[in-house]
Amino acid sequence: MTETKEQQEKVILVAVAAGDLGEARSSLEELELLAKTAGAQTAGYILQPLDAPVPATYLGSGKIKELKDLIDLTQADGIICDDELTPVQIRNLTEDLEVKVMDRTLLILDIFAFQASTAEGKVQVELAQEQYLASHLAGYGTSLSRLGGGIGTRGPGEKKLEMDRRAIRRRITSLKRELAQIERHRDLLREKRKRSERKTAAIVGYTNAGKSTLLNVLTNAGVLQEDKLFATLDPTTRVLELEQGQKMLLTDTVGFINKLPHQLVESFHSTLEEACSADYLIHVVDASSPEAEKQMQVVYETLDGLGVGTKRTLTIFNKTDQAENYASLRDPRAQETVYASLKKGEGVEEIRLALSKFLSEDQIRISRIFPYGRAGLVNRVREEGTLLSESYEEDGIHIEAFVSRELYGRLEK
Ligand SMILES: Nc1nc2c(ncn2[C@@H]2O[C@H](COP(=O)(O)OP(=O)(O)OP(=O)(O)O)[C@@H](O)[C@H]2O)c(=O)[nH]1
Ligand SMILES: [Mg+2]
Repeated sequence: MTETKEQQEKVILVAVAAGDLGEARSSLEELELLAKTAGAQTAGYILQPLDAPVPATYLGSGKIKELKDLIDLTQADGIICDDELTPVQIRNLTEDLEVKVMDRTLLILDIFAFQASTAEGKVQVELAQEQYLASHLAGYGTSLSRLGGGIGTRGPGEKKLEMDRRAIRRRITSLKRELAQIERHRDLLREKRKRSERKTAAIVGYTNAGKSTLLNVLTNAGVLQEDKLFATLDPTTRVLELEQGQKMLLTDTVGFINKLPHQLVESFHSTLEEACSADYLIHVVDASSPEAEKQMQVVYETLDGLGVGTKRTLTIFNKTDQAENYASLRDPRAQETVYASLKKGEGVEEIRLALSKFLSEDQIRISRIFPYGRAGLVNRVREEGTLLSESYEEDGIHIEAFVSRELYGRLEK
């Protein structure tokens, strides 16, 4: 038997607006984009203004009737709620509606599962998925596995996710062990990088802002850049060569989103730590989004939650080619700001200048002759600084290099 192509799921998007109605609406729009990324088609929306979601059923009873009618009318296969549901809410809604009940967390996890490509990414995603299932099993029962494919049933590498509590727990233990091993390896790499005294910048930002595009424009990294949410999951580091031989390491990592599931933040902790250990932040903002301000706030809240301290920051307001009022956008946390269209290559020179400036504040250019008896010092410059040139002359080795302030201090002594 040949397998038939997985049918596109038809879903109704459901949200409770606890605060600002406009904000809830744009969150729902983002949910639609997420659903589309996961291969589902949106057949309708239900938005209910409430002080808080109803504990037992998420929506009020009147709205549930309305939702039922909409499901009948559109022949939808399921609903996706814009908040993480409790097991009780899932169970009650499934009983009432008799369709597949999903939430924002399940959906985002599903996208991550689909996009993960490296061993580390796959382990991280599966761990987050199993953690989510473990705490929501009472709600789903066997309904997810009974319903066959679609959102929530995909595992990395199409491995079927476990639906049995004991099996889930065993799997979580073994995934954690695997991840710890991978993390040790990553720590070693990072240590090595630190020792080389190369300054590093972490590219951070809301998903789809243009982070990978920036890395590609600056370093020809060839990273996948796509009009998709969470196109990048695995960090990529490349060397950026600036003027006068200055070098900096750039890391492109996973993007952030409003209501980023805590399960993902936990299992992606080591990936996200790249931002913690970097010397500088490059914050890419989609200036063409009407939600640009809110998205910046989400990024900083996520970084604060991760314990990323204040770092010198370059903020790039990107996609100015399709933005209207971008000139009024400001980032009070940034020391440098550039308005750019990375796709068109506009603003790239300013970005390079801003990064050079960061480096220059931390590095000093030296040009001096070291006596042959002091070869040890020359080695230090070679290992810890950026060597621009060296030549052997009568009275010693002539070195031109960039060195950190610390090293400069030691050389002076
Ligand atoms: N119009 C316009 N589109 C851009 C610009 N820069 C990037 N894009 C597009 O925006 C989309 C997302 O770009 P990416 O670089 O993949 O974004 P990202 O921040 O890495 O996204 P994730 O990895 O999914 O979090 C792609 O389709 C890019 O072509 C720009 O200056 N203008
Ligand atoms: Mg990317």
